[in-house]
Amino acid sequence: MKQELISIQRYVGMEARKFPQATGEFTALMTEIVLTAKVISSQVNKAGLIEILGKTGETNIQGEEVRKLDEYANDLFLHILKYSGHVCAMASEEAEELVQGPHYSNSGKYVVLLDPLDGSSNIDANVSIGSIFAIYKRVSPAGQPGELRDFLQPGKDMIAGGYIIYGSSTMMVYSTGQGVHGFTLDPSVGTFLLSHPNITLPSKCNIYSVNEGYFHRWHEGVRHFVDHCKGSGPEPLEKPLSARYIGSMVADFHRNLLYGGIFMYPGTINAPLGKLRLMYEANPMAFLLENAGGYASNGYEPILEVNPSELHERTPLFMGNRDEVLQLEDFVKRYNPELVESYFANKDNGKAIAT
Ligand code: P6P
Repeated sequence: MKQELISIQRYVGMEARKFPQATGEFTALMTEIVLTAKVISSQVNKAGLIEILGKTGETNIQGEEVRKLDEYANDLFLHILKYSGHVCAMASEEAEELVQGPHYSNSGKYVVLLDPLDGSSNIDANVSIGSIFAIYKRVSPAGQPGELRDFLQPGKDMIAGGYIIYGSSTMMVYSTGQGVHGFTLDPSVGTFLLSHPNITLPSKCNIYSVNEGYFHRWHEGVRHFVDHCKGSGPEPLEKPLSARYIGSMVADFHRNLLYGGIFMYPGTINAPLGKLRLMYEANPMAFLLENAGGYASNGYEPILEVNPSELHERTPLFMGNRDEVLQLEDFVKRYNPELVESYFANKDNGKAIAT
């Protein structure tokens, strides 16, 4: 028989058995996320065929146009998790406030943060998109609704992080801190099967991913680093990297995780904190990367060390091969020392001015 067929449910259970104190609640929660992923995958794959494309005419709290698949994915995740009994509250890019469950969910041990369908502006162009999740243990007393403090935890305290990528195949990639593992959905049997055990970032950085349309809005250190990646500017790389940027973070991340690369979404002069969200975009990806041998930074310090101040706060994001991300931090230090100084001077009040 060829490689043993291990379903994601079995794998999560195998991992849990390494912890005698495990109650099975986390395994049950992951099973709910897997179910949601399967349903969304079936809808995304049909999106071109059924009236689910197009816009709802509404905008989300980010002021972005909500597309029907966005709304569908958000509603499904929240509905399934809300009634699972394991989650005392949820947060979503599509919801301004925390989402509470029914009374019995107050006993839930976990909170979940979601970007239900990231990259949705690419849906109509059939570009790969993804769902991102982060799971934390609640810090508020059990038996009452989840609170904001359950969510505003640094990424380093995450229990599990992962994403589902809806592409040429649907894959789920997650980590609980015991390595990064990838599972591919076999639609014929409706099961995610272990296809990429113990994913580690290739030692060589081959790719740089950034939207260079913003080049002239970046601070000097970032501009010189991106030029460096292209083999130009004051400190040109001898062998330039390949440029790859889809504009769908989960897809860009997944490719760079498998091939080696650095993904960047810097702040700009008029948007110093950039576009991406700390809690449910940067942190889960940073958690995965650090478990795969990579590193994620906001240009000044590890993303996972940042103490969040708001649920939907944005952050500049540089993530991928450790040496290249550390080099970016060095460029910022040398070309924009004033930014580094103001960041750490303001760090405690959470009002840092970022690259
Ligand atoms: P830009 C998609 O809208 C998204 O949130 C990420 O998935 C992606 O990396 C980024 O925005 C693309 O933004 O400004 O380059 O179009």
